[in-house]
Amino acid sequence: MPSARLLTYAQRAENHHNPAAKALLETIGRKKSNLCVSVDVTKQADFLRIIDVVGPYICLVKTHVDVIEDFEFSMIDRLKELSAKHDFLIFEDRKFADIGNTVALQYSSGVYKISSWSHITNAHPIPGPGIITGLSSIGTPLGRGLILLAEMSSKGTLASGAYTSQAVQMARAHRDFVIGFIAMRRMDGVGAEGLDSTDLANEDFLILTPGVGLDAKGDSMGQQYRTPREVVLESGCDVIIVGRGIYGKGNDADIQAQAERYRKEGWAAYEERISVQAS
Ligand code: S5P
Repeated sequence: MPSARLLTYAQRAENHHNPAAKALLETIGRKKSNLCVSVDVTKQADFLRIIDVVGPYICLVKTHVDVIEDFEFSMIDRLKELSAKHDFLIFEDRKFADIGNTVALQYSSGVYKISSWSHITNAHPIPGPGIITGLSSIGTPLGRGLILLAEMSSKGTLASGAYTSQAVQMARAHRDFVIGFIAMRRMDGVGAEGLDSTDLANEDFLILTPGVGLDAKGDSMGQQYRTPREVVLESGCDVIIVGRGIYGKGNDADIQAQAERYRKEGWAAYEERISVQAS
């Protein structure tokens, strides 16, 4: 099988067994959108309104449910309705980072019961493989997928070099549940020294990439932005994650226009990537 970078999203969907990864790739192909909008607002009403506006343009919505001040569980029912109405998946950006037993409780229980509604969640590899075992004990029976943070978009991140390689190695050992990475570039071949090349050829980790903006280079707290073209075409990433570049842009009409703008940019960069590879 050629590198995932050379394949269409639809072709890659056929090769995936994890239900969340398969559904995400199918959704991307169906909606012609590799855009994930991150809705980092603090009021339920704003959260749901923005998602309803951007819904037609996205494959995935990324949430930080713990920043909602007036949270009630009924908001999750509304979110699920919007997910069905607009055909997108849900990614709670929880960034788990504890021992397996603790993260299993944090994932399944408490106020948010994340595993009951979020198709995809993420974790820092810092605790070692036990974090995957813990989350998988909850998520695998529900058909969920896990993303490991192999790199970060922020200035001075410690997630680089050997740390990144070891994150990829941890993922390779749990390919049924770990479906990809938060990373700034493709992870093909990273940490793969001494591995069999036929096994690596079948590897297809999804690369979800934050730090995407068309109008700014960064913020005052270390965030760094690249364009969809840099991220998808030059670095070979699969999904662009955009927050303030979309929801921070004013009224609903502006937010809708920005969502369509990022969707188009992300999709054009993917189409160019595929055609460059094919020619
Ligand atoms: O390395 C990272 C990983 C993540 S998940 N850098 C990030 O910015 N994120 C998240 O992406 C971050 O928590 C925020 O929700 C989103 C980026 O938001 P923006 O407003 O800067 O686009």
